[in-house]
Amino acid sequence: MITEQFIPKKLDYLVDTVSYKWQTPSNIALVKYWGKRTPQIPKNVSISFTLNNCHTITSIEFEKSSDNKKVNFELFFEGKKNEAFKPKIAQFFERIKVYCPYVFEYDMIIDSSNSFPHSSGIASSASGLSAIAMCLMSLEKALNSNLSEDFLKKKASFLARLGSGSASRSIEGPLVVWGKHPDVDGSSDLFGVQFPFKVASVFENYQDAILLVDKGEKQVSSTVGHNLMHNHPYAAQRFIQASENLSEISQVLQNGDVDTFINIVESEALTLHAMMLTSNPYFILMKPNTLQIINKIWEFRNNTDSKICFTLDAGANVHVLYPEKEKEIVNQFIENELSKFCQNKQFILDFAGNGAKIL
Ligand code: 2P0
Repeated sequence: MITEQFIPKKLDYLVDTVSYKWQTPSNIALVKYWGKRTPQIPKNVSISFTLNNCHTITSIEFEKSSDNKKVNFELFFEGKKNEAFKPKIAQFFERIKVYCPYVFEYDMIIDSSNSFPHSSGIASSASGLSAIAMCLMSLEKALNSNLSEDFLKKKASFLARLGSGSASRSIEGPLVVWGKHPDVDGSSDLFGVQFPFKVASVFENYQDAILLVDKGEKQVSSTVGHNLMHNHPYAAQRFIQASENLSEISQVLQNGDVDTFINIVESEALTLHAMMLTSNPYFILMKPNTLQIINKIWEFRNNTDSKICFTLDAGANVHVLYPEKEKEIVNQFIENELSKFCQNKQFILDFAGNGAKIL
């Protein structure tokens, strides 16, 4: 499937050497993407909070190449030459070459680092691939000055999606919808769009504390997990549920009904993991401490008037979500009651942010 609108018609290769640096964030889904078909088309709509503090900073130095038959790049990660991540990025360039023919015209030196600890179990593919996509769009703008900011963001999200589905939601913020849905005008399976409605004040600067329960390598990658949704006995119903949850959470984000927000978000997290438990082969990414934390959060919510809730990514870490006005009391609860369930008592305090920034 080729998407014509993103194939450049005219490029002027007037630039010889140029370098761009972008900072792009990770994101945490409220309604989860789980299941896809080729080429990186989601089986259901998803919506996420863009994070503020968990980000990748990537610079790409482009130099006009003498050999334009293949894509040449070198990769540095956290200051050191990195071979381990190269295949994923090489595959990304392979997928986007029709849309970015200039990757053949320039040699690239990619230098990338994350704000969050290496192998913390925080997905770095979303921030990592969106940062590369933004650097490519800066180059494309230099080769064709007629491109609008709107188009550049859309194409960056489109490219990032081809690298990693959730990366399509890491260009803008604080809320991004990816996947076509009748309630969100302009939404698309091809790229993420900013949530187009005014959000109730309780959801502004929404807090996300990421509790690092298990920092080890996952036993089952997300790509394998997505594929297990083919022939999954509950898949069809799950995709319908995600679409209904998107409609409902869209209303909730506008009317400020935090109790319903909590219900949808926690149900989505547990449903995601239920899909893993009921795949064949089946697998479990939660750890005993994940469940300890969830029970403590429920207990705290029952005993106080807090609107704290949790969500999970494809791993054992717990994202604790809460309104900004509860920051002091919840941060104290995390420090006193939850950090003991984290590896080395580690957690990261973050909140919903605005997306990619040029540096
Ligand atoms: C999400 N996850 O919506 C869901 C929920 C994890 C749990 O998207 O194969 O790294 O690169 O498209 O985007 C993780 O999967 O997978 C993910 P690929 P991706 O955030």
